[in-house]
Amino acid sequence: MSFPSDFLWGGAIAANQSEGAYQSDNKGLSLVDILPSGQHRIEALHHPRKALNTTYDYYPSHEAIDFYHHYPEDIKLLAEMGFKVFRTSISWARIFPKGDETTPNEEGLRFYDQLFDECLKYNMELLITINHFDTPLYLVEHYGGWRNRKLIDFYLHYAETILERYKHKVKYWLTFNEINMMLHLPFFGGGLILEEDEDHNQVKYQAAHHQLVASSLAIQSGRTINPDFEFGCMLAAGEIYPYRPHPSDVLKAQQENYEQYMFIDVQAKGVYPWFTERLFQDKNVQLSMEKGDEQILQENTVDFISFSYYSSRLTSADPEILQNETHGNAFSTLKNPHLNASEWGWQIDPTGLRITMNSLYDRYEKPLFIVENGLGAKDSINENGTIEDNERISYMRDHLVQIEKAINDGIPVIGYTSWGCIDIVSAGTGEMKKRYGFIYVDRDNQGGGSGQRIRKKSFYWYQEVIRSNGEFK
Ligand code: BGP
Repeated sequence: MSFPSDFLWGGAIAANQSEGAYQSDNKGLSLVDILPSGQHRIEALHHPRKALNTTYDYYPSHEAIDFYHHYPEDIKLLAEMGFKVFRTSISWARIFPKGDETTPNEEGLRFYDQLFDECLKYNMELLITINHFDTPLYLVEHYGGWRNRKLIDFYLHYAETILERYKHKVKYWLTFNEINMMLHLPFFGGGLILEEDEDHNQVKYQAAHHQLVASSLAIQSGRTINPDFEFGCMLAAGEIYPYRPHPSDVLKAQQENYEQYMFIDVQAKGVYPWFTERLFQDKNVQLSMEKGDEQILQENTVDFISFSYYSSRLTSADPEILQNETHGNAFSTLKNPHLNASEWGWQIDPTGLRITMNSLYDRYEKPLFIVENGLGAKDSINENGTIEDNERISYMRDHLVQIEKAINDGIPVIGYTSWGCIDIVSAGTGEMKKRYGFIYVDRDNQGGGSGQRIRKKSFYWYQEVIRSNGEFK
């Protein structure tokens, strides 16, 4: 046995990291549009109030790779690799520029019609994220983001609009990108600006509850719009290991794993898991639910479990050991002495992908869809004009080997969409220099570069992988 014959090979991007054209055709601003790039980025994500009141250089994110105008050429290249599926997101602020309007922006809707038609021309399935870190800025400034229950109605109206519009074009839908990001980067995840004098856990979990209800309502509507739709949840995954075999570390790792699954438990099983009451007590959270919420969650669970996987993590119950945690990105972790790391310190652990898949399948028994995975690296063009991204190839090869093993173990896997299949702006740094693509885009952080697309070595490698349905790796 190997990869199933209908395995969906492909790649993924997100609207806000690729499209550019950040104000074209009536698009409103989204929260990402006010974030700087480079060293101030993570700081701004943690202190969004400051970002709102500061003017930065917005290169390269406002222009990104100008996918908005280059998509025919880009999709053609993805088709040349043999893509069976393409994942991107719809920009909420292109459809509803402020977020709370009743009438959608026809020009925004038309753009996605054209983009999707282009993909369908090459027989690519579409996997669409309804909301990928880009809540309209107006909803952040005037409603407080997802802390406000009204966001459920705005999101639902947006979701119903696109589900209806693209019902004959899109089959696979993800309601929220990395829904657990609400706990780690709440501005990204939920447009939350947390005040110093408020209880952060209370606001974050309440906002997450609103997203969970919104997700279920969108699924409920979607199933009446087209019963063939397939809906997935989306988790920023990565098994958390104990630093030592000490039982206290093992227990801590287990509890942290459970906590990261909490939202997926709700989306896949329809109920808050057994440990939630105690967790909320410990964190002093009082979730406010409306009548009917529990039933909505219960009745509208997802069809498949999708997730991003870049790395495993490491934790300890010993505060002294924990002092050595790194906090560079969304997740903190201890350094695993058995693993190498990328230039950005993301630890590389292909076996961890298989472990994560085992955990997810064991917990939910629903098909898995790996919708993000890849190596962010600085690529350079050689004198002869080629890009030899050998590290990317071995990163992906090693991860595909583990996916194949998981499939052979008996886990149903729908597909694999590698992250940033064409170079895009990095979410964490807002820069172009952290690249994931099979296709190089000649753009730098200062807005320079021709925008030219160049096939990297990995392009030809992935083309062979797809052509042989994963035999060649
Ligand atoms: C995930 C996001 C993506 C993405 C990726 C890589 O968390 O869903 O939007 O960009 O991580 O992160 P980065 O771009 O920071 O390397």
